[in-house]
Amino acid sequence: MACSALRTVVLSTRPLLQFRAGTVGALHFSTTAPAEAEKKHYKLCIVGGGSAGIANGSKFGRKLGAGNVCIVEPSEVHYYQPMWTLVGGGVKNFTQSGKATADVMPQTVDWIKARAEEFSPDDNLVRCSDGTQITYDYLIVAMGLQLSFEKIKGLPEAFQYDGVGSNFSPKYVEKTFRAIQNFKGGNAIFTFPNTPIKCAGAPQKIMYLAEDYWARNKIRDKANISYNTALPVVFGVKKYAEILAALCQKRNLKINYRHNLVEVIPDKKEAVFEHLDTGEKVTFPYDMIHITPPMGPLEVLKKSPLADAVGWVDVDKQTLQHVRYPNVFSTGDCSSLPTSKTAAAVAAQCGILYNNLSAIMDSQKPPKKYDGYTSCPLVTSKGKCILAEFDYDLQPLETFPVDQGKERRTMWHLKANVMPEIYWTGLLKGRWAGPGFYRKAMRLGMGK
Ligand code: FAD
Ligand code: UQ1
Repeated sequence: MACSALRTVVLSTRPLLQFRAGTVGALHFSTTAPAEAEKKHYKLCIVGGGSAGIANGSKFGRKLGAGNVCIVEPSEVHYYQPMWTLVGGGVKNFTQSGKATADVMPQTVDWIKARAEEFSPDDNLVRCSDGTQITYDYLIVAMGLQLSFEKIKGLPEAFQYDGVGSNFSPKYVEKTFRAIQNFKGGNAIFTFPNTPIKCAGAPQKIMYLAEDYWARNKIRDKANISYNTALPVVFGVKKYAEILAALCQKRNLKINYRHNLVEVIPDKKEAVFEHLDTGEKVTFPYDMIHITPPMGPLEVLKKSPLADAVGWVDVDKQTLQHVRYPNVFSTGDCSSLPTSKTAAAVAAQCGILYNNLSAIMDSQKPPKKYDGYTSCPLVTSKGKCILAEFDYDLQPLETFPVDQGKERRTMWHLKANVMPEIYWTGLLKGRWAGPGFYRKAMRLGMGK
């Protein structure tokens, strides 16, 4: 499954062992540090080659030229994670969601194929798992976040059983659709944890796709479907929350608020939740369960001087510049930016970061302010989608001159067919900074 699919992705693309500068060290040395560490210096070091790292690498690689920018990224495969909602829902294949990292790495950037293991920002130094020590003039931290399935008792072992899946992991996303296909009736449970997560709409999108699949396959009336969320609301933005709560009621999808998954007992097919207001434990039998794991900052960042009190990279919410280290910026899921963590947010941040870091490089003040723009295409069935877009104040910031709170087929096409193209050929190439420009143009300068 995941492994063979992954192999297909890797084999079908450009050879991985290209001897471009930056890969050589990784190929010659194993994960144990060599006696004499290899030292490299870059004008700009980017740590993390996910959505944010590659997008910023493309922009700054073009600006600064070959040999001046590196990306530290251990993974051979780059995933378009937003597609996993549609993979779990049986609409797309897993192989469509990944490309070899070598194929998305900007040509002007040196790829250091290793993990960053230690940050010493007072010395402008990053130590890597292959022993490389990178010094830099400027640093962008774009390392994503940590999934912590193991914080739920019984996981990850329960994934060995049928009926248990998670769209959040490349290892388990295909299990979600198998569980949906094999479900013949009974209790179907979808969870949302008691932590910030990436794409806060994803835990319910898969419920809507599953319900739609069962309705099409004439087993809907045999299914008791519940959304057990640690939150007190179904979505953080009032406008969309009201619409989604009404939709759940209409489709008989039961929402259990303040219910946090603490244990899965797969041989009994039971899920144990803690009620976060009363502390009471409640056990629900399940026939299928989709799990959204607790998430948080990576350990390597938590222990670094770059971290805030929780472990996110401590940046100014408007400029994206580190609050203590002016030559350090952060973007995406690992940053402390208090907005919903999405690729759409990464895109909007990309334009801000480029302008602000460029200004810092020229000894100017950062000119641009990020408004917290983020977006969540809330797929409500196969063929329908509500396109939520909002800012730091949780106020809608919609691009199109229609009410985006309505379920629309056009928004489904945007999510399923247009966004992947925008991602691979726009965002990752440093040519997509979100829809802000178009939104303002359509509003002819009126409003936000
Ligand atoms: P990532 O893309 O996760 O990249 C982080 C990178 O850092 C990875 O490549 C990782 O290998 C690397 N890394 C980790 N540790 C180290 C280390 N020690 N050293 C060096 N590198 C390291 N967003 C949307 O906008 N719309 C959607 O519809 C949407 N749907 C989603 C559905 C699902 C199921 C999921 C899982 C996500 C979804 N997202 C969506 C969220 C989106 O994918 C993320 O917010 C986005 O990928 C964040 O980009 P990033 O670069 O911060 O992190
Ligand atoms: C977006 O910019 C983006 O980043 C590439 C996404 O990630 C895949 C999105 O899901 C969305 C919705 C946007 C916003 C784009 C438009 C056209 C509203």
